[in-house]
Amino acid sequence: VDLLNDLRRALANRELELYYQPKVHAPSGEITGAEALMRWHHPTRGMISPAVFIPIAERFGLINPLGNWVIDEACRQARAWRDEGLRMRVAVNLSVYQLRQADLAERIGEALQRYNINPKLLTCEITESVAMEDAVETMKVFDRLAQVGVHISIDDFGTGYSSLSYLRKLPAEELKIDRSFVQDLGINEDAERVVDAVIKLAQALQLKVVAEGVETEQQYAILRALGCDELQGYLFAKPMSARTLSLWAMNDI
Ligand code: G
Ligand code: G
Ligand code: MN
Ligand code: NA
Repeated sequence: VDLLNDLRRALANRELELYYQPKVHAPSGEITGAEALMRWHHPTRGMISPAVFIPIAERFGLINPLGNWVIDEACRQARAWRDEGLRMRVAVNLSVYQLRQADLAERIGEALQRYNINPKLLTCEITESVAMEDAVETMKVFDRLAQVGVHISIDDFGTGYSSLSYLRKLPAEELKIDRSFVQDLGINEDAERVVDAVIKLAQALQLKVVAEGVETEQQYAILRALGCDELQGYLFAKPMSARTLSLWAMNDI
């Protein structure tokens, strides 16, 4: 495909950018951090969604170079924000192929050192389905990441098949409730009971719980009442460029 050849050149041509979507503290609405989300500015086709190009990158062996760039760029940006006086955590998404990269934890540690970032300020988001796959190997990778000191977030929670005994042993700090559950809040009573149960589970496991895809005031009110710690979604902000986020966050304070 054309897109594949274009993607091969995208990094060198500086066509990739990280957008950032704020995470906010549920009780106060204050920004606590941001999730980095890749954007591809294609020279002729315009903006291409990662939902389109990440599967291509994964299939054709390009995800590791892209993922390594994301790690470096997110750390560089975290440094820049700290230098501006913005205290924020930064989260990156890791693909299953990155977890299989033998030197992943080392690379992340090097990027943190390069920009002199406290490892606790970087969160690695790993989807529940990936985290539960190949439990023995995955646990080793999580342990290595934990040794580096980064935080681990179980992303899209509720869409995979978690073993609770395994989840309990994973060295994770955060659980993100999948947006499909959030969407049904206020519409479907089951959704509220499920989200309530997930929040209680997270609390029992001493995990911070984040809801993603919050779009309405009603969803916000329900999530706050249920004790969700942090929220992310279009109600607060869409993913935006790093510069726009600085302005947004400064205004917020
Ligand atoms: O923001 P958005 O609609 O564009 O993201 C679409 C999907 O692409 C989401 O599932 C998101 O997790 C994924 N994604 C975005 N950026 C990255 C990235 O840097 N690495 C990986 N592995 N996935 C990403
Ligand atoms: O899969 P992951 O959760 O990493 O990716 C986040 C995805 O969700 C991105 O595609 C991002 O653009 C999208 N997103 C973020 N907030 C909202 C929201 O409030 N509503 C919807 N529909 N999508 C959202
Ligand atoms: Mn994510
Ligand atoms: Na998610």
